[in-house]
Amino acid sequence: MATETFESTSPATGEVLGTFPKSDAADVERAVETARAAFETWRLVPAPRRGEILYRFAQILEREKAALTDLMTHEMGKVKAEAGGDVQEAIDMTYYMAGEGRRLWGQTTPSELPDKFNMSVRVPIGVVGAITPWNFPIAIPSWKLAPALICGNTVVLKPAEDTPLLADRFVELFDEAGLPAGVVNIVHGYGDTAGEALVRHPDVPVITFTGSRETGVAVTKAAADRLKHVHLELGGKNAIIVLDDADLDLAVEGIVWSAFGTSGQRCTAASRVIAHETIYDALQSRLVARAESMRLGPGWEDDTDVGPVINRAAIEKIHSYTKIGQDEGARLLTGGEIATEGDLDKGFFYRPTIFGDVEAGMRIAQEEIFGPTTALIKVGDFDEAIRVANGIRFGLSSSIFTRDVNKAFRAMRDLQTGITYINAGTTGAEVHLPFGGTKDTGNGHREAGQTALDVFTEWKSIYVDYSGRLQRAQIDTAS
Ligand code: UN1
Repeated sequence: MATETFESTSPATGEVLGTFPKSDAADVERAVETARAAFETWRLVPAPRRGEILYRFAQILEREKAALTDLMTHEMGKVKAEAGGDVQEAIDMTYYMAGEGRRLWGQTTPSELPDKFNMSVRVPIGVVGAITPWNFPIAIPSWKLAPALICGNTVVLKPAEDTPLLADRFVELFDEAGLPAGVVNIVHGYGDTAGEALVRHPDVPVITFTGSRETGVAVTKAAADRLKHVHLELGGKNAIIVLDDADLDLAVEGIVWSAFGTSGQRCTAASRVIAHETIYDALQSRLVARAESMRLGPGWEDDTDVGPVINRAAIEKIHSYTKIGQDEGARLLTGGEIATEGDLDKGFFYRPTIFGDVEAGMRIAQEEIFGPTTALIKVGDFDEAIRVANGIRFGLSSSIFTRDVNKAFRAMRDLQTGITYINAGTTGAEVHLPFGGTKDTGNGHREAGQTALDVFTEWKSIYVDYSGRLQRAQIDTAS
């Protein structure tokens, strides 16, 4: 049993919210053993019955929405409306996956031989190791657990060390929904202990991880010896393109929401704005005015626009990029500092930050900052905009503001991202569509939507011969 502990503190005030075990390899061992034993019965529960438990869980989440939302504003820091959206995303995902209990479709297809029946079915894989981030502390665990469970797997969840209390509350609610004991298990603590033990455990054949690119590479390497299934959802450096015919008011709304919502701490945040030269100045001045009017404060206060960032390391990293941008020759238009007025000095508040005159190759235009910082890049035409948008190692989300339907369709075809928005910002994914990205954003998988089922099942092809004689495929076919 872990003897060491760590504290969860509010990023807005430093208040201690709880103490949690730093789970070690022995704790992970116990959790995996429990999940492995539970798998033998859970996989045999009919999927529609599993779905009924998920329906009840979704109803309980609805009942608990206000409490979880309030807790999230304290433990993670995002503002109330967004915290409510986070919980709602989990409710939506759970209902959606509950419905899968009566689908989980496979295929039937004719046999090449007479009196023979062919079909393929999805089968659960076993114990899923789910490693989740702090930025969507309820939504992302639900994206992983709801599909894993409906498919018949059991789970060991290792939530981020910044949001353990929310993860505990989330997991506790499964009991009330009637989920059998041992189907969902939780371990706490850090990546190099609990996380690594989970990723390396021989009885955990599936790892689903959302987090940084660097950790994603480490997870892949650690899982390689056992040829595990690894699902990764990693970084982004998402761009909004604003063309000369765009509705500028709408574009400003979309950019502000995507760049500064969740204090820029979304994988889908708009950290680049690629603007046509004819509207660049107008867009820049409106964005700066909007950024300067935003009120920083604790997420639970009604008039807060921008909450804190998650912790000290995050604010230091974000601030270091302000220095990097200035050293590279970009123009700091607004922000670029830690806010300390009033009670803000008790937490980690960073002013909405906009750089102008950014060159596409600068580090502030290439590297994920994960904070309320965005970079304005001027371009001469549509083709250059697409080139700049794609000139990046990541490929999660992208957006274009234009009224030209031809350009919109070309952008839909040519933007190299897993998600593209037309006349909306880069955030706002809905649970029933695939979520994930190209290039270094992942390894080709998608979560959410029907595609999530592929992460948590194996396909089995079944041939039923009712001819009563030996029929040899590829050999007896021609006769
Ligand atoms: C994330 O930042 O990892 O589309 C998830 C969005 C949210 C999910 C973001 N629905 O921004």
